[in-house]
Amino acid sequence: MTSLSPLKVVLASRNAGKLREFSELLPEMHFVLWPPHAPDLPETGAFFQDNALQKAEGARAWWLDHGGSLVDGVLADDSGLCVDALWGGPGVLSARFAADLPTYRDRNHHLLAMLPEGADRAARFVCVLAFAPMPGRWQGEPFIVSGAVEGSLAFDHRGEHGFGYDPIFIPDGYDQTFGELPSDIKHTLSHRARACAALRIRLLAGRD
Ligand code: ITT
Repeated sequence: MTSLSPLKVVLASRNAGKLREFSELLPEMHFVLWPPHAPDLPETGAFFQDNALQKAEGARAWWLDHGGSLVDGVLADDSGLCVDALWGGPGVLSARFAADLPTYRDRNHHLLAMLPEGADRAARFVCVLAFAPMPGRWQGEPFIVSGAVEGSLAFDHRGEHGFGYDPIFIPDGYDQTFGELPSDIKHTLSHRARACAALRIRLLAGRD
């Protein structure tokens, strides 16, 4: 089996930036969006892995009771930016960091201002994906795959591509931020692209 088509998967996320990236990174998958009337999915774990599994399993349980259509599984993403000088933060709390500020531009400036002058600017984006198969449609237990990209923090918010922390993250080997680089470059090296590549391999192996 060389294709994931026509795998039908519920994408357990309300993050519009992630949704756009998944449809570009896994174009052969048919994604069913998490319905507006469905509950928010708790993410109370201490690690990306815990939260990705919690979201995938929570969404699968809800879908089994309330979902309208037959799907092969549920996919959830827990991800974030880990900054060495902030002891790995905001990390698993990336979505909640400075959430009282109105825009990501404000939140990015706030994060950059937390770094002392001369601080180590090393950082990485991490993405953990959890896939929960639907009973009767796909065999096996829920599993996780992950990806990361190393880089450093810019000195200012730069560029309008991408979402979230992209305008302050410079991947190693580049001078531009993910906010300045076009999405096709981000998709060759990002944390989510790497996790999606691992997911594809794992799903193809399970299809034989
Ligand atoms: P869902 O749980 O509904 O998927 P969320 O935004 O709450 O959406 P997370 O808990 O995984 O998702 O938080 C991840 C945060 O990390 C996200 O809100 C962004 O701020 C940031 N992030 C993750 N991947 C990113 C990327 O590729 N580019 C920029 N920021 C990213």
